[in-house]
Amino acid sequence: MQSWPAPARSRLPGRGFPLRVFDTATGSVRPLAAGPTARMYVCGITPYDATHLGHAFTYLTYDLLARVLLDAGHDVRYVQNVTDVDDPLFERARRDNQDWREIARNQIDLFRTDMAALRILPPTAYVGAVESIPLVIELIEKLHGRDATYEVDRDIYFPIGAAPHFGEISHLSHDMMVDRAAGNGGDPGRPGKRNPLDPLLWRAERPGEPAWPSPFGPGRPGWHIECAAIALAHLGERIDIQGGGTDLMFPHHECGVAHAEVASGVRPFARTHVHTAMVHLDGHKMSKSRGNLEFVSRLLVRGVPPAVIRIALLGHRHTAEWEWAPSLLDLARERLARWQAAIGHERGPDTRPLLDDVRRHLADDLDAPSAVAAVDRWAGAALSTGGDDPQAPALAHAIIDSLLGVDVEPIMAGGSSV
Ligand code: 5CA
Ligand code: ZN
Repeated sequence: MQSWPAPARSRLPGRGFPLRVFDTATGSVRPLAAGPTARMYVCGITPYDATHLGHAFTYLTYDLLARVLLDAGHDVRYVQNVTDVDDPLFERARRDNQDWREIARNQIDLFRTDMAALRILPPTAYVGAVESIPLVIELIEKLHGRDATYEVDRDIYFPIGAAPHFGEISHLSHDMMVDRAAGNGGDPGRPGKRNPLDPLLWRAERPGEPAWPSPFGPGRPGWHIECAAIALAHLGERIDIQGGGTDLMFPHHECGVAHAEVASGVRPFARTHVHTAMVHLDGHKMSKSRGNLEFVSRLLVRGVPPAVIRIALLGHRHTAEWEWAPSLLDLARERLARWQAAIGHERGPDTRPLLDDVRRHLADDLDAPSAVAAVDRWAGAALSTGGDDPQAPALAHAIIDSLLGVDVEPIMAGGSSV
C-alpha cells in the first residue's frame, strides 16, 4: 500500500540523546537501547471516521519517537498497518449503504492527506490487512504446527494457554480482561471455547461477508493475527517498539504478541511497549463508537493552518489523557505567531541551549510540552533582548523543523511572510 510523502527534515549539528521511554509492560521509563536500525510497529487506522484528533495524537507520538531516534543516529524501520477488513468497517458500510472497499479507499486517502499536512513522518512500509492475507494464513499454519490452534464450529481460535506469558503487557485481572475483550471485538461468552479470552484467528465465511480461500476453508482473518503477521513478516521476530493507543493494550497487543512469540519461539517479541494516552472530547474518549469526534480535515477546511493543529497537539505528553478544546487552537496560533516573528529577525540569541533543551526533553519520554516551552523561551528572548547571532534564526528554524516537525514560516519585521 502506498505510504504518504515524507516531509523535508533539516539537518542539525551534533547528535541527539538516547531515548528513554515509558514501557507499559514494566511500568517504568527505560532506555530504548535499540541497535543501529530501530524497528517499530505501530497499529494503523481502521479506515472509517479518519482522521480524528485522537488518531492524529497517536501518530504524532510515533513521529516524535522516530525523529528522536533519527537525531540520535539510528536508522528507523517503521511499519504501520491499515485494518482494511474488520467488523466495524462492515457495520459502517451497511449503515451508509456503501461498499466497504470504497469506504476504506476514501478514508485511507483522507488519512494520508491529513498525515502529510501535519508533517507526520510516514512509515517505511504501509501495509493493508487485505493484501497481507497470505501472511496471515502462513502464520496460522505455523501456530497450527505448534499445536496452538483449535476449532469451534469451523472458526479457528488461539488457546492463550499456549502462551505462558499472556497478560504480562497489560497486567489486568482475569475479570478485567474478559470485560475488555467483550468491548473490543472479542467473544468471551461463546460456548465451546477453551478459555473465554482465546482470540479468533480465522473466521469462517458467513453470508454477506467477504471471504478468502485458505487451507482451513474460506473466511477472513481475526484482528490480532493480522498485526502479528504483518509485523513478523516486515520487521522480523524481535522488534524494538510496539505502539498504538492505550485502548489497544488489551486484548489487541497482548494477543498479537502471544501469537508472535508462540509462532517464532522468540521472547520478547517487542522490547518496549509504548502506548499513547487517549484524547477526550465532551468528557469521554474521542471515539468512533460514541461519535464525539473532531477531524483534522474539518479544521483544515475551516482554514486552520496544519502547523497550528500540530502545535496544539504538541502541548500534551503522550502518557497523560487530555481533553480537546477549540481554545487550544487559539493558544497554538499565538505561539506560532511568536515563533514566526522571532525567526523573522535578522539575528537572534545563541541556539545551543535551545538545541540541547529540545533534544533533552524529547529524549526524556517524549516530553514535547517542555520542548515547546524551550522554543518559547528562545523566541521570548529573541523578541525582547534580541541577540546578535546572525545564524540563530535559521538554526532555530531547523531545530523546530527537525525535532518538533513544525515548519515555521518566518515573518519579517515589516510583516511580510517569506
Ligand atoms: N486498526 C486498529 C489497530 S490495528 C485501530 O485501533 N484502529 S483505530 O482507527 O480505531 O485507531 C487508530 C489508532 O488511533 C490506534 O492506535 C488507536 O489506539 C488510536 N486512537 C483511537 N482513538 C484515540 C483517542 N481518542 N486518542 C488517542 N488515540 C486514539
Ligand atoms: Zn494493530
